[in-house]
Amino acid sequence: MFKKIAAGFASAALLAAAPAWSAAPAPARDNMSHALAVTGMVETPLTLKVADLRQLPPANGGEIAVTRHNGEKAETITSYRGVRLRDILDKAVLDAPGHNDVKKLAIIATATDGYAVVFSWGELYNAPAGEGVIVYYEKNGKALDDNDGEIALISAKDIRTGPRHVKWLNGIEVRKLVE
Ligand SMILES: Nc1nc2c(c(=O)[nH]1)N[C@H]1C(S)=C(S)[C@@H](COP(=O)(O)O)O[C@H]1N2
Ligand SMILES: [Mo]
Repeated sequence: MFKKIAAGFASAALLAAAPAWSAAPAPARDNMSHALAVTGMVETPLTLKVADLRQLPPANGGEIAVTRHNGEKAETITSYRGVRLRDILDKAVLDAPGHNDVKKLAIIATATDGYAVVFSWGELYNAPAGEGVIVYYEKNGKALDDNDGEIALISAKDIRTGPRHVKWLNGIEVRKLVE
């Protein structure tokens, strides 16, 4: 008799406690990027917020499958609004006065969580890949959220698009790799 009551009490206590646990907030993913800094070998360093990106020549597009390096599907972007990385660099103006200087430039895209990927001048300005390197601020008709926002980058023409999909993009650094 006493055991039954005790057991009933214990399970009631568990039931009462359950909603409190499920109501606990998920761990915060505070990686949001609120601005993009363009730095390094440029004549005019820039800090661009989404409102500033909207003023640049638009590069809006359709479906991009995001695939991990092993070919697994991460997500499908059905539409995006953004700007070509090339147009952002042209606004900042590459600091490359010598005839052969641009050819020595690397362009590094960084994120708030420390993720970073590398492009070259040749790739962005003189290869088909450059057309598809997009800094974007809207996906599937909406502003980017905690999962990748407010600003992200993708290299849409890559074979596997996951590795150079930079979520929470906050930096573009231009570096001269060779003297
Ligand atoms: N900022 C940031 N972007 C990132 C990553 C990361 O760790 N940090 N991981 C990359 C990798 S390895 C892949 S495959 C894609 C898709 O990862 P997801 O499955 O986490 O969306 O996001 C990429 N973008
Ligand atoms: Mo990946």
